[in-house]
Amino acid sequence: MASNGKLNNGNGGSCDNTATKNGASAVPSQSKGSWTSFLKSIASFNGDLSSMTAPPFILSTTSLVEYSSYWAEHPAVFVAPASEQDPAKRAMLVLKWFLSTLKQQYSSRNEKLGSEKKPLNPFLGELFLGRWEDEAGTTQLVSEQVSHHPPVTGYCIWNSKHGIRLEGYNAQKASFSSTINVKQIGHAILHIDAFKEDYLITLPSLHIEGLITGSPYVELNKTSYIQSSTGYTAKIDYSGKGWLSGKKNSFTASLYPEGREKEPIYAISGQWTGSFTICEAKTKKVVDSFNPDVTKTTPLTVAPIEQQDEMESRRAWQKVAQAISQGNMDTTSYEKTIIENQQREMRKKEKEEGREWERRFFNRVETHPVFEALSKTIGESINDNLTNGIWVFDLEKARNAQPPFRQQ
Ligand code: HC3
Repeated sequence: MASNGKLNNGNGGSCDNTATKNGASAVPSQSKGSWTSFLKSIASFNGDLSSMTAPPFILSTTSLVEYSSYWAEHPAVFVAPASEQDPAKRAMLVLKWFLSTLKQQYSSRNEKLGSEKKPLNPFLGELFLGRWEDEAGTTQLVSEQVSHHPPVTGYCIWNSKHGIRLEGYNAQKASFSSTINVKQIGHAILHIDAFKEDYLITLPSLHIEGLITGSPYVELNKTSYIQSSTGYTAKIDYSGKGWLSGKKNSFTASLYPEGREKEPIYAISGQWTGSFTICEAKTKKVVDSFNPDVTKTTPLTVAPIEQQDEMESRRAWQKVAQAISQGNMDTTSYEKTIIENQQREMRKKEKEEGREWERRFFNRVETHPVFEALSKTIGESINDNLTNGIWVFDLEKARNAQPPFRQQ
């Protein structure tokens, strides 16, 4: 959207257009009117993505609480740093794993469904539980909606055999300037038991491309970091249509000893949707690579819907998802209203009883020593006012967690 509040379609048109000079519209003919109204409405929306009302054809049947699984769809790449003895190489393997997740995180839905759809907005306490079983052993996932206003998702992914654990939480803050721009609030921390080390991972900003033609997709921008407790910093610079390659989804990344950006040890550049090679910065020698077409993802195993708890995402949203798939908007909003009303009732009861919804796997804490120790170098702040607190995974709660997960 240009500064005048109009969506930028590159040919000076306003948001009344759903086709550009360059691209045909992907909006079904019967939805053109609602897409145009949607484009107009986003010019003035309040930054809360969950409150955005989108036309039926762009609605996803998947809840945002499921997105945490994108962090470990290649479990072997996720656990690899735990077996590396050299701290610099270990930091490089963490960077490699992080870069390998980007395609899954930000373009897999687009590749599968033809565009980025609007996810279901998780309710407080919604859970997504699963595991990956493959040559890396068992890698487990717990994802929980720890806040509804604002929407915040907490997650923990761990592999006990390799002694590696990722935990984090995130929220999004959106704004408008030419298009939807999203700042991710929150962070992830990777912990490796054998070396007692931590990596603070910041989350990239993104924006939505392809709105005018009705086929939205994500482009990453700005910079994100990985700061290790062993004194290495990884810096990743994102650019759509990169200044080096002219290709979309471009990035450059380097790993350097903390505070010595001009003395990189490893350098990487490429497209986060494609393959990339990792070079020793001094010698330019290729030391490692990643190719998403060769490194297949491991499917996440989730309990069959009928065996899931009612707080588990796919079971809870089953009827809504069915109605969306059938294009039945009356049933979609009827079923959504049932969930919303249940939630309202629960909040009312909690208020009357002077208690707060108890998160099943996470706790709200006052301070986060690991974040505090690692964040200064990379200039990251905790922004707990935008995430309804600081959230940490509670192993004890996880050990004792038994369905039913719903509180009375
Ligand atoms: C902005 C986004 C919701 C948030 C998604 C996040 C940031 C969630 C955490 C994951 O780890 C990474 C991730 C990937 C994609 C992000 C989504 C892209 C689009 C979606 C908007 C709410 C939808 C906008 C609606 C429309 C119709 C323009 O697609």
